[in-house]
Amino acid sequence: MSVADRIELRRGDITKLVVDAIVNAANSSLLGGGGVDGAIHRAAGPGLALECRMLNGCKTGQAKITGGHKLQVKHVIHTVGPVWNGGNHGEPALLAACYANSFRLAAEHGLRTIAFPAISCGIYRYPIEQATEIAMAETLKFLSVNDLPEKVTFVAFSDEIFQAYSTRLPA
Ligand code: AR6
Repeated sequence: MSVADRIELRRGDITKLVVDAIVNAANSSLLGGGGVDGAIHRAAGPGLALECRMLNGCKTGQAKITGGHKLQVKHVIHTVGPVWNGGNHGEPALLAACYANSFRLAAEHGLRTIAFPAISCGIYRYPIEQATEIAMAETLKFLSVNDLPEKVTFVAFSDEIFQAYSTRLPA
């Protein structure tokens, strides 16, 4: 299968997906928050926060894995995107690291399907065009040299994000 056939774009709520793992746009405490983080914790139930509490947080750009609890996924991969602060504070490299480290964890755990929200594009205010460019570039880079994950889903929660990804999907 070509790399292009391994990438899909969907509109909707990531907590409803049935995949091996969904990625959470968390904060460094890993103790929950608003946005997609809040939605994932609500849908997963309190067991997820209990498990996260054992992880001692997560640095920006890094990723940690838990079970899926009440979600219809085997795992949640928690990554911490950078807060947008003008773009000259290492934001692009940190956002790229979120994707690379999430993919690495997924492959190490033998996961075949993974879904990402638009990390940092909400409360952390990363410009959508730049963030989706990085997300797609890191995805193409990883998939071109790794068999796992077999399939990557970008989940767009808004039309603006959907549009930004759709112009970047490989032909
Ligand atoms: N499914 C898919 N995408 C969603 C969902 C959902 N259910 N809900 C929101 N989004 P954000 P960040 C989109 O703010 O910018 C939390 O408090 C949303 O529209 O969730 O990385 C954490 O604890 C946006 O496009 O994450 C951190 O403190 C994208 O997900 C902080 O927010 C990311 O928006 C992280 O901020």
